[in-house]
Amino acid sequence: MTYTYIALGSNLNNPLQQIKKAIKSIDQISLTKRIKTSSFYQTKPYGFLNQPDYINAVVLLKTEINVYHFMQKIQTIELKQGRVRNLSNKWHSRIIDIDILLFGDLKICTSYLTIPHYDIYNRNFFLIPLYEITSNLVFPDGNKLSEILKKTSTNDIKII
Ligand code: PH2
Ligand code: MG
Ligand code: MG
Repeated sequence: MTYTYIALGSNLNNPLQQIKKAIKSIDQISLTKRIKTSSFYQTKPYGFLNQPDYINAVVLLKTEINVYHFMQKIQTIELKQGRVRNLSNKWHSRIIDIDILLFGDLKICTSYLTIPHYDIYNRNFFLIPLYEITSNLVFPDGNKLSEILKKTSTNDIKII
């Protein structure tokens, strides 16, 4: 059994509805149970700035399935919701993005999958909802979320 933190993001086609729909689909994943859900946050685009604001959230799940199987499940949910995936739109608007932030204390770095999320320490829309759910979280490298947050901007993010 593994605890996993999943981030959701959307900035197209009624983002709040997209996030809620994705959470409903996540609730249907076999051998998986949702334990906690953060607030929904409105956030300014990060990376490529010329795109609409995002809605972001984080959920904590408990799952019996392995990380590769889990990854397939969330990719299927993204595709079913109309996500178009190609290399040139990595930073651009999306209907739904579901990212694994943490999967137990697993560390993997392959071309297919990087866990913890490669940019987790730089994105306040990951760190702030994570803190809301688990304020005493410790990352697999031993860093404390509360310490990382001291260096994190709280600008451009608000609970809706
Ligand atoms: N996701 C990105 C790029 N930029 N900005 C915000 N505010 N929220 C996101 O979820 C996001 C982003 C690529 O995954
Ligand atoms: Mg992403
Ligand atoms: Mg993604």
